Amino acid sequence: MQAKLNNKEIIVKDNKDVLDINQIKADFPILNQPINNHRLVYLDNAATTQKPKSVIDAQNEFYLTINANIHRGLHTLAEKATNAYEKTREHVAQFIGGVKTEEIIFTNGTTEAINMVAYTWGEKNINEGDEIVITEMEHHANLVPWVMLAKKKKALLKRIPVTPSGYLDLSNIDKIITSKTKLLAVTHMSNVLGTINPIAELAQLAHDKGAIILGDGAQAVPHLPVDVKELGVDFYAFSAHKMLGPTGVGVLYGKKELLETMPPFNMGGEMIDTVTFDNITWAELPHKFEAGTPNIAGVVAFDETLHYLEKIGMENIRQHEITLLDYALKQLTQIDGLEIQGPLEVTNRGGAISFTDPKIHPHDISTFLDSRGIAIRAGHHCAQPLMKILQKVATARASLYIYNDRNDIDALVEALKKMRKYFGV
Ligand code: C6P
Repeated sequence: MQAKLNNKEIIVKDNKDVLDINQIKADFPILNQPINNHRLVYLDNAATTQKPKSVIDAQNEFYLTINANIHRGLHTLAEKATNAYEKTREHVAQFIGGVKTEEIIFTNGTTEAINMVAYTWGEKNINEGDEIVITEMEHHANLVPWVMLAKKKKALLKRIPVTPSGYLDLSNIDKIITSKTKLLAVTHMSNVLGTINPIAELAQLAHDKGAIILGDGAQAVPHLPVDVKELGVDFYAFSAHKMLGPTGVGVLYGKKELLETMPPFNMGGEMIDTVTFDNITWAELPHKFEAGTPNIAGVVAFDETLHYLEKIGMENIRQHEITLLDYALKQLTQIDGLEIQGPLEVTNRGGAISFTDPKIHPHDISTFLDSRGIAIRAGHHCAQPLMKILQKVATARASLYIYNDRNDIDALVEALKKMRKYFGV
């Protein structure tokens, strides 16, 4: 089977895995512990991923040998810390397609990155009567800031609907993205449906109308090769903790010409050039947007995270997930009554698999699976409007990553079958 994804051919290989999962699993010490007397089967990767030992070591090593504040001190450790922090910025710039280093702003996560755009670019550029376009499948991080901004500015918030099979419905897009549209804010991959959205096509549509586009890459960057220049996005946000990295580290990519015109987000140390009691001038990019002391150790360890992912190869990671997703969907769709949300075509989706059972509440599904060592997430997944559209109060969600294999899927499927017997359905 072949399909196009971000202009790259993806081949669905039958049965063969491109990764040596046993070798990968060995890099993740946490996976060795039993949970509730069972082997841990970690399928909550869309919430956060586990960390390889090399990333944990890199963070420890920072505290053991380098720890100092950055961009301030002139002593040896301060210089080493600054260099290590800035090395990660260069690495991130290369990792997402070779952008300028000053276009990479470190934040504490995707949520903060999107809020940064809403509170700076949005405050400056959205006016009464303007239109902001989002989609019905947005995570609250890419929804709440725009709802609030639209209310404050008396702008109109419009949304691209989702089809019953979990795709964006672009049939009326000319009526949704218009000459009044200032911003299109859209998730690259849905954390509920798994859908991979056609960001490059949407970017073209937005730009044709004079609007800009923000991509929420929280679920995409960990799982796909992402090139922001190929996608044509103006802003793009993602989190390190969903891609084997530390918590408390996120990235906002923004085109230099936009970042330069934006006011700062947080005010304080290190984001200024000159300060008097009457007047302040801002630091150069990217420092204008990085007030205060950031998560230095986390950012430094994020460099090792990127090395780890590159060693495996993002194309291979995508290929592995397609193969495993194919295996999982084939089995899950065989279980009586189980309803899978989102596209069933593996080449158009990622490994977040939301499902429901008509007779068993998702929280009970999660609790039952946990008793067998299987970690999934149940709830609204921070996408309440989408849940309403799906007519569900919640879903159970199993989400895959590089250390998952067929044994994990078999364990999930077997436990779900046992669960149905246990609950007498
Ligand atoms: N989704 C999930 O279980 P933060 O928390 O800032 O790192 O990421 C927020 C975020 C933004 N966009 C998307 C598409 C996301 O999936 C998330 C985080 C987790 O689905 C936690 S709610």
